[in-house]
Amino acid sequence: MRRWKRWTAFTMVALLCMTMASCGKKPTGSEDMSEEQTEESTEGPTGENLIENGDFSDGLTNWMIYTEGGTANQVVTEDGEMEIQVTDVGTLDYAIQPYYDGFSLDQGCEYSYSFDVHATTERTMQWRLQLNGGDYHAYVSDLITVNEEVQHVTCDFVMEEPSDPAPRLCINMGMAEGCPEDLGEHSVYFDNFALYLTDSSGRVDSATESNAVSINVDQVGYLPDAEKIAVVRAEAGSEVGGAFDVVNTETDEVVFSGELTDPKENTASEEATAIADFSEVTEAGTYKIVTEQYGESFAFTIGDAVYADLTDQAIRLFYLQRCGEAVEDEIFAHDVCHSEGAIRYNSEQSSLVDTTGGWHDAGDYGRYTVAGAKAAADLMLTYETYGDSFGDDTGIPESGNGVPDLLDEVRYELDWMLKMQDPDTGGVYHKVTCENFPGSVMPEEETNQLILAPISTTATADFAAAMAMAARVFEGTDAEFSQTCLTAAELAWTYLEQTPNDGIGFQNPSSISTGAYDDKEDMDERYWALAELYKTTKDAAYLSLLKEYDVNEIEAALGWQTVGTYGMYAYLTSGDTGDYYTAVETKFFDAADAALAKAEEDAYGVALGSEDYCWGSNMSVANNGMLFLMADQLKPDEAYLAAAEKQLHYLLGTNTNSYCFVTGFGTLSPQSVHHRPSEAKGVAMTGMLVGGPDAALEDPYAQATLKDAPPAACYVDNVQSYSCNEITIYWNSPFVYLLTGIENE
Ligand code: 9MR
Ligand code: ZN
Repeated sequence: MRRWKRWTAFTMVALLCMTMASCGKKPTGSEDMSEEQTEESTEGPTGENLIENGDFSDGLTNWMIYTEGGTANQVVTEDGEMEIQVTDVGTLDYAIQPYYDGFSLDQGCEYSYSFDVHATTERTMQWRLQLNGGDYHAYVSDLITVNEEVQHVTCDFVMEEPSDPAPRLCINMGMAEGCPEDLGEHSVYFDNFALYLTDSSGRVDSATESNAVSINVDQVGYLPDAEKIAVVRAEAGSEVGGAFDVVNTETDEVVFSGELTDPKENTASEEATAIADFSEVTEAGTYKIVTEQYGESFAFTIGDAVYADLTDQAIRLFYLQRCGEAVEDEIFAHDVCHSEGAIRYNSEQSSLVDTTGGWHDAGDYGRYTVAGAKAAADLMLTYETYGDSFGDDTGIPESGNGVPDLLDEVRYELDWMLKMQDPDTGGVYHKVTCENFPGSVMPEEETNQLILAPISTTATADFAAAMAMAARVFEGTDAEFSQTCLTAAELAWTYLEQTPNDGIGFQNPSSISTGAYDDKEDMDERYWALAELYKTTKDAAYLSLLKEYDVNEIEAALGWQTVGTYGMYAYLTSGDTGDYYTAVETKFFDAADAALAKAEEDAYGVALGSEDYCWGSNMSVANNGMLFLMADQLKPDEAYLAAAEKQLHYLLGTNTNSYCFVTGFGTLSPQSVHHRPSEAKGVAMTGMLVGGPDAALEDPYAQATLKDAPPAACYVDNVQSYSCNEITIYWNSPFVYLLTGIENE
């Protein structure tokens, strides 16, 4: 902070704008400003400044900068001002955007916003208090002209839109309207950001009421012979008990009555719980659980086909995520996208690379090899294990071609992955994306240059594993393609043999801000590649390389970052026997049994401890379901099957959030999903598993709304919460495996 200047700006210009929109409508330039103010009249409002460290007395704490095509440095000067040293304004108005998150704006309240600014050059820029997600529209903003004189910008406004617990304060310092084309290097200085709540008498109580209920069930339903458990909860420390009824919602008839059992304090959700076991109800129908003390559950169905539509939609998601071809759908149809050639990052080779095809990764349109390999592998494993249940008539372009549609869908990804391999070295590019994430647009509207990020050993090893798997899976339907996949896998392995782990792994080049899928450890990926290569080829050379690894050093998981369990499963199903088999088997079942113990410990039956609610925790749940089914494949055991089912029930509503985490299914399901096509169309695409609770609160919205929530309850259905409410292909893929497994077992 430049204390001596606090309320004595050389020129004080006040913008008095009493509605949100009007600040933004003010013409540029001080000559148009409504009123000159004197020092006396700018007594700051009292109360708490909602902008912490708005005077930079604590350096750049809370202050960040976003760049997209522009170049700038953000520093605090000796005078205590934030200096933005601009070297290139770029082409977009937000090409350079210093910002601050961590305040809220409440509907109906009046605020006074102000800051001081001066610059070494006269230029325009736009300050904004905006929605931090979706279309990023401004609640209040203005285009201002700055120059060497210190200007005190103020704006009084009323928040007229619904309350926003996590807006963003930012300044668009890129090529703003009115900026001269030849704006050279310059600096802009900011100080004394202040936001005061000046009148709360008009506050509109828009606190979102919770839709959660106290009796949670699988909102999609149960197979007739399945174990059926509802979880009843109350405040921590209370005793949960009493009677419950199962009521047929069509006839209102009580079909079953029971007593709540197993009262306990549930750690991860920090609540008291008990169990309503209604497994005895097997007759097809729609029901709800009713109690006197805890209200009612959402409705659910019992029947043979309860998961059929869900499975179809969860698989169709992959079709709707297709990149590079026109997709047909009543709502989410899109044109050919991302079909221009990609440049290679930092490469002397200037020719463009064809990278068309594959699935968009997630809510963004990037295509990432490690993520794609996991998703493709899950679907191929689903096919290898439960292949008979897949038809050729699901309405994708390849339907009717004599090949099960699930394989056609995987092939769409594999064809793209093959393009990601450098034919000369066998190394595989880590990803192909633009420099930054786009706005809430349909995919064909993201038209910036595609860039192939550097080759990585994790991408190359995951690629080798998935291609070796594909060589096996496609052998029966397309021998030539199978051979192509095997050749690609072996070439990738050659690259890996010549490229030891560098201990750093892939890191985003500084100009690229899309997903990193960073991973320093590639031993588990190499292990998986070798296991699949051996399982497919039965080549003793791969087996002996595999056996050089002490399996106890391989981390077990079915994630995108840790893939050891895929390798163990491939090896355990390869036909080899002996001591090494025993060691791998022990390691595999240790992991499965550790997960089983967690599932048995948790009231909701989910195999997560308090420490496991991380970004994409729903993937961990689906992965654990898959792990239990794999364990049952290797050593049939009812306990694994029951635990697998519980993972599914958790995802479909038996959880502390009362959410069925799949869009379009159940009574309470995510609506405001961080998924660009859904945002662009204003409706959530159906059949997507969202990320779920993330106790690390990894986005500003989650930080603003979930700071006191127990780990399992760190979930919010809001488009701004990308760490809770995004979707990905590799979250849907283990979910497809789990669903298919439950339907088939
Ligand atoms: O799923 C990924 C999660 O495990 C990481 O913690 C997170 C941050 O690195 O990234 C997630 O992956 C995102 C990817 O980087 C870009 N596309 C969207 C993915 C889901 O949020
Ligand atoms: Zn695309």
